[in-house]
Amino acid sequence: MAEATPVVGIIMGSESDMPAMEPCMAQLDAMGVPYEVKVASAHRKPAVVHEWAETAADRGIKVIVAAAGKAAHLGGVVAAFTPLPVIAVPMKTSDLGGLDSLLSMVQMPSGVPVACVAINGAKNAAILAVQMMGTNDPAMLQKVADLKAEMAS
Ligand code: RP5
Repeated sequence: MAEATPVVGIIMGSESDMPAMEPCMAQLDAMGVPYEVKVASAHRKPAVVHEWAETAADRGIKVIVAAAGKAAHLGGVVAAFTPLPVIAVPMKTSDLGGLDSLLSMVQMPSGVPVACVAINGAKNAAILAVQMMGTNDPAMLQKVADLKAEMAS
């Protein structure tokens, strides 16, 4: 059977972000939402990030989740190259506890919004991505309704 086309594009700045981002993948798995994962830094691999972001919509991606730490410009750079909504996940850091990542991600200039969840808020990024898709996809909205019902039981 063919794999479902990914609708969430997850990008992170480093392999070192992977453990903190596992809850995002786990939540999407639990909700039955297909996703793709890319590791590329806005600073170390700018051309790769550019190409990935610019082609995301054509690949069928609906929402992007971008995780990075320290001077965390990845979400903003991705948002510069795609019309898709971008959810940033600030990574907890050893020096400044992730406040550095958080402030880098939320202080976007006017005209280029990036949504931002809590420091290491990978699970919420997944849920928010499904909620965004749910605004014009009843099946996606039902997944969130099911999750809420499960939490309340
Ligand atoms: C950022 O710098 C990454 O997103 C990561 O959170 C942080 C440290 O990266 P490594 O030095 O561990 O590759 O680009």
